Amino acid sequence: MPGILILNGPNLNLLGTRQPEVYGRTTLADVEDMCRAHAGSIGMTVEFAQSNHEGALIDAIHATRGRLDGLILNAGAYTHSSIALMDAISSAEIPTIELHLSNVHAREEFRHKSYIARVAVGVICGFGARGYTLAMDAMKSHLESRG
Ligand code: CA2
Repeated sequence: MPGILILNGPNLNLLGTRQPEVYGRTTLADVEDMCRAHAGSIGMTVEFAQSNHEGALIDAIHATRGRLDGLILNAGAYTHSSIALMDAISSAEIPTIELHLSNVHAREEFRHKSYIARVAVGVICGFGARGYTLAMDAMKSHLESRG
């Protein structure tokens, strides 16, 4: 059974508690419950991690190498700034889907740039919390197509 990590970056621990008009009312714990249930129904195992610290996110990405089959990453604002996270994904050689709750392309110009997208299999954004289960389906299909 394929195993994946769902990794959330800075400020996403606040999900559901602030700016509901942008990020919705679903909490990160709700997201994890949804993803755990979904993993059971599509035959995957799922781990979760969240950090507000770039180095801790890098360590979590490194720790997937050779151990897990895929990474779903909402790197938050580090998406738009972190060459270090991009390099960590390359060095871990793990298929990665970049995820955002909001449609970053409909927002400020500085959110249109992504370092993660350069090393990702694909990007899902704009579907709110549902994006996490959509990303799991996309990862499953990607891993199956690779054989
Ligand atoms: O839309 C997304 O998922 C983002 O990754 C969220 C980041 C933002 O910097 C990216 O451009 C797009 C911000 C995360 C902030 O999370 C909060 C959640 C609830 C309340 C306050 C902040």
